[in-house]
Formats: sequence, C-alpha cells, structure tokens
Amino acid sequence: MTTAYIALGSNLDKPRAQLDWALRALASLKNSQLYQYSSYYRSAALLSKDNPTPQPDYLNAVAVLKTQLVPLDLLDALQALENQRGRRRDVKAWSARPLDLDILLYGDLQLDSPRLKIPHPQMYQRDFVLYPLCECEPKLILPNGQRLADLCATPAKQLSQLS
Ligand code: ROI
Repeated sequence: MTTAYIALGSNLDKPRAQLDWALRALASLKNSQLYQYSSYYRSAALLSKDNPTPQPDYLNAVAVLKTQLVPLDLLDALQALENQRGRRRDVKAWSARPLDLDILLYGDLQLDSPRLKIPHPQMYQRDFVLYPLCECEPKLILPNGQRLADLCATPAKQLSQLS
C-alpha cells in the first residue's frame, strides 16, 4: 500500500455536501483504504490572472488514502468521481467546479508526465492545501525538504477551519 494525499475542493452545488460525498466515495474506492481526512476549510477563490472572473468561495479538505492503485489508475478513479458530480472538462482551467480531486503526493514518487505531475506543482503556494494537509500529517517533510509544520506555523490568512 502506498500513502497518497488527495486534495478535495468544491465551490459549486452545495460544497459541503460535495465533500461529504467525495469522502464517502474515497472510502469505497477499490484497492484502497481511506485512512484519515481533515476538517473542511473555507477560503475565497484563488483566481488566475487570465481568468479573474469572481467565483463563489471554496471548501477544501485533504484525505489520506492507502492505496494499491498505481498513480494513473488513481487519477482515472478520481476523475471518474469528479465526472459523477457533473464536473465539466470543456471549460477553462481555474473555473468554478462542483468537485476537484487532486493527487498531492503519492509515497515519495516524483512524476512529471503530461497528464499527471506529482508532487502537485502548486501545492507549496496554497494555504487551502497546506493547512488541511498539516492537520492530517503535522510531521510531514515535503519533497522540497521543507517541514510542513513550519509552513503552517502562523494562522492562515483568509482560511477558516469549519467544525
Ligand atoms: N481557490 C480556492 N480557495 N480553493 C480551491 O480549491 C481552488 N481551486 C482552484 C482554483 C480556481 C485555482 N482556485 C481555488 O482550481
């Protein structure tokens, strides 16, 4: 079994219910065990400079999965779950979405393929990923050598942890 960290995000169609659904779906993913998950965190949408159209706030969380699925099979499984929630793939990147499931880390694998990059290239800059990850794995040393706890030492700005 390999430990994979999955980022969950939603800002459309009842985000809390979307994340609840996604965690139940991850818990029944084949050849995998849902080991742990964080609280939910609310934050304003991070927008791209190319597409600064305002979006609803996001809810985010992180799940820890022990899995026998190889990375591309795990990606296929996560995208199938996104599709089940009506995720559209014909819209611009960085658009609002009912459900986003990203592989952050997969064991200590480093992968740079057109379809999948691990570690997730933007994870280091995103408080809405780092803080829920730190809740699950406070002693984690990130692949770039940084201590996760150091990155999360001060209260996150503009990120609220929900009960
Ligand atoms: N902004 C926040 N706050 N949370 C997200 O999960 C998120 N996901 C995205 C973009 C559009 C980058 N903005 C986000 O894909």
